[in-house]
Amino acid sequence: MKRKIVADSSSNMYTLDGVDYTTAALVITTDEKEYKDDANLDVRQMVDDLRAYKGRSRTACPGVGEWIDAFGDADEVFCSTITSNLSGSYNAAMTAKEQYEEEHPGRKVFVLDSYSTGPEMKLHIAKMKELILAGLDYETICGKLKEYTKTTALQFCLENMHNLANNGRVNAAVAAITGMLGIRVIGDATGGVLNPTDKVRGEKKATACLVKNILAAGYKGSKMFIDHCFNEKAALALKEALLKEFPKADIHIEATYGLCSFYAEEGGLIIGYEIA
Ligand code: X90
Repeated sequence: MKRKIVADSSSNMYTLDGVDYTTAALVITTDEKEYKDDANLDVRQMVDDLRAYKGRSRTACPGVGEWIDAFGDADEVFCSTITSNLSGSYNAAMTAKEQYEEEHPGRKVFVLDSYSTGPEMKLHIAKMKELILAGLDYETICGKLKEYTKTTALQFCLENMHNLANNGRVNAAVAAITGMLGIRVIGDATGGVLNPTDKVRGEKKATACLVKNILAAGYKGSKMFIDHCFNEKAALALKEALLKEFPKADIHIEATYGLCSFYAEEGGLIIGYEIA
């Protein structure tokens, strides 16, 4: 029996060892160019292009066909999508599931709405892998995944929210605060949307605020992914600060890929962590 994990590319992860894994690509477009969020994307180039570009830009989620292609010929598929409250990715995956299951009786697709993105999806995907490798049956895996999502959370810290505001994903007044001298907007993914909670000036205050929020949410040193958009310095500062609280904390610093780099923008941090 073939089992496969499929995520949309907002997972910031194009490959995964030890299990069959693939991504369904989101696409970023300007009036001049199209950037497909897959392993061929030069994220540095895209971010530089976008900084110089003055026109309109937007994103599109993978369509039903792309999800079905990604399922391949697997008997059981476990999907992770960006929050259904900000993207059509989840709905497309659900339609793909219906078609796939109808065309191939006996095959099953489970679609997990992350109500989040990037690094929090990485946690969900790591759990999928763990449960698959443990050899558990489909229903048990689905149940455990739904439980697991209650024990993960997200924080973001953004220096720029133009692309989020221009694409209607965040309140324009909140977005206008960024872009002012050194101001960062910090928040979480409550309700599966961007929920801004703090605005701070400078990296030191940003780090302190993130630590405060992450501890308040219940982080105790377990698994965390800090995905940054060309801001390893801030990611390291956050990791250092958290290691002072939890010397053995399991913290991984990685990069945002296409979709998350477009919306988090240069300097942005997205943090996914376990709270239990
Ligand atoms: O379908 C599409 O075109 C994709 C739209 C995605 C819109 C929002 C992406 C946000 C990515 C920003 C910081 C993390 C916030 C997480 C809130 C759930 C990154």
